[in-house]
Amino acid sequence: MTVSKPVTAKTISKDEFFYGHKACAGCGGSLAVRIALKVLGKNTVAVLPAGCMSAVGFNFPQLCFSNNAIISTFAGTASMLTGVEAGLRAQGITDFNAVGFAGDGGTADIGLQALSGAIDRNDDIIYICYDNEAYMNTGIQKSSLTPFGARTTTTPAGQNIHGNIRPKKNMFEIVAAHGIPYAATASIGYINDFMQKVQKASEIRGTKYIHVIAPCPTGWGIDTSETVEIAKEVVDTGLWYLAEYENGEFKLNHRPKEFASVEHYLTRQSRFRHLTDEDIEIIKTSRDKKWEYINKNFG
Ligand SMILES: Cc1ncc(C[n+]2csc(CCOP(=O)(O)OP(=O)(O)O)c2C)c(N)n1
Ligand code: SF4
Ligand SMILES: [Mg+2]
Repeated sequence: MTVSKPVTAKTISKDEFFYGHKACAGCGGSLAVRIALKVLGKNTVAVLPAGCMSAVGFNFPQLCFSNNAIISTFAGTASMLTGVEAGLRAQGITDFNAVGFAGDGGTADIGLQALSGAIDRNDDIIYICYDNEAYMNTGIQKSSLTPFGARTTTTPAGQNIHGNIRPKKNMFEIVAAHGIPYAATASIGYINDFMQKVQKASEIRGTKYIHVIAPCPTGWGIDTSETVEIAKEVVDTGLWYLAEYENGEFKLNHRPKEFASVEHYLTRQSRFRHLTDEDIEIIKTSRDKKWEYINKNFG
């Protein structure tokens, strides 16, 4: 394994691989794809299933990738990555990355089986889930990564029901439970950390999984200028954490000195504005329980 000098926002390549796309202003997912491709470089084949990033990136005749990129079926990101990797290897090509960019729905719901199979075979691929916490491309429906309390078009908020009643599925730990060589959580609010995880993934053989929080102004009800700030705030509140799983062990990468205000994080997003004090208490209690677990089990 080569270990390169960690890439930072100052040293990242000036080359662009994802531009001229049709994403909404302030789209966190498009920033995640753009940055990851800058880290991975031109010898990268990107696979994108149905979802916002393929919808905004492949508008014939305007292909918005300057590296090779292909749309997969919604469920098939990881399977197509397996094929791309095997095909290039069979031709004797070794200097490349096969990377997937799938949304939360495409990862935690419909694409989970293909991802699980790829990890089981330990295919040499990088799978990046850009998590905007709902099926955004089809009009903001709940996925299994939508957090508790969030209003979506399929989890409405009114007098009797306050948005999503289910907790967010923990994809990072599900993937780790496969015994994957490398998995990490990230946020576009901590961009150096994200870039370095992508870089590290490209230097490890076998299956790598990175789960990056990528806010969506349209679905979250925030201003287009707030994307990065809110992606940072979700980590600072402790509602998301930055961690890695490697060699069978969990490691926490960032420990907030004290948690930032959960109320502030929630009330600035229209998807949470209906929440009652009791709902917010449930969210805080579940965060505290999660951190008890992290403190006990993560290095
Ligand atoms: C088999 C199949 N079912 C449903 C769809 C419709 N569809 C296209 S994009 C999408 C939403 C994707 O959500 P997510 O994976 O979270 O990505 P996002 O749009 O949020 O970026 C859906 C349901 C489809 N293309 N294929
Ligand atoms: S709806 Fe959200 S995820 Fe989709 S392009 Fe717009 S900002 Fe990005
Ligand atoms: Mg989504």
